[in-house]
Amino acid sequence: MSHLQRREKERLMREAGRLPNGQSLTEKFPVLTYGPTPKFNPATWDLRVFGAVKSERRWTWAEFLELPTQQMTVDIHCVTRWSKFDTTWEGVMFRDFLRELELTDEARFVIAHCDYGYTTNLTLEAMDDDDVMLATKYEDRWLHEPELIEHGGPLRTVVPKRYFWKSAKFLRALEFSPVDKPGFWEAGAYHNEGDPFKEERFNRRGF
Ligand SMILES: Nc1nc2c(c(=O)[nH]1)N[C@H]1C(S)=C(S)[C@@H](COP(=O)(O)O)O[C@H]1N2
Ligand SMILES: [Mo]
Repeated sequence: MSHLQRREKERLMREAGRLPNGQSLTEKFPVLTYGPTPKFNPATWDLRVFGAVKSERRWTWAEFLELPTQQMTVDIHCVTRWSKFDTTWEGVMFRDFLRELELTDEARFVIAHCDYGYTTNLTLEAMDDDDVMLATKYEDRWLHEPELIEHGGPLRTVVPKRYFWKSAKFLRALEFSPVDKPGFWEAGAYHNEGDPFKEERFNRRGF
């Protein structure tokens, strides 16, 4: 795509309400990870759910693959100012996953815990949306394949209505919490909500 073609597509996407202010279009798929990429071992990998649930749960990789999956095509927006349109993901819709659980009345926030300690927080309301996914595949290929693993294999959240730092790669646990727990970036300079269409990039400490 030439420079002019990109400018034209950006203009059209902005008019269509799909390109937030301060973003430009990328056709690449940049990798942004703080720290190393964990090794995936299907024999020892698990996903845990803990906190404000009636009983804590654990899925092995084989058990997780039994859950019903869907595909979705969404736009993603990184706070470092790139947006990528029409990315296709496959996995378990978070809403379907919630049906596997019994939350207590206190559950208000969802904290995603990843390998090597990365965390990110959202309200249960933001997570309980029809486009939030626990994704195992990108463009029909497993995220744990060597070419894709840096993008979060074997499992990541995809939260299209938030900046992409809220989409937790190498996901290993979901904590349901009565109180908010600012994550890795949110505890620093990044905004707690991170809505790209409101340009919620930084918090007060970040100015
Ligand atoms: N576990 C983990 N998840 C993470 C990150 C990280 O460093 N570790 N970086 C976040 C940031 S800042 C972005 S922009 C996206 C990048 O996803 P990508 O590498 O697939 O583009 O992942 C998010 N999820
Ligand atoms: Mo990011």
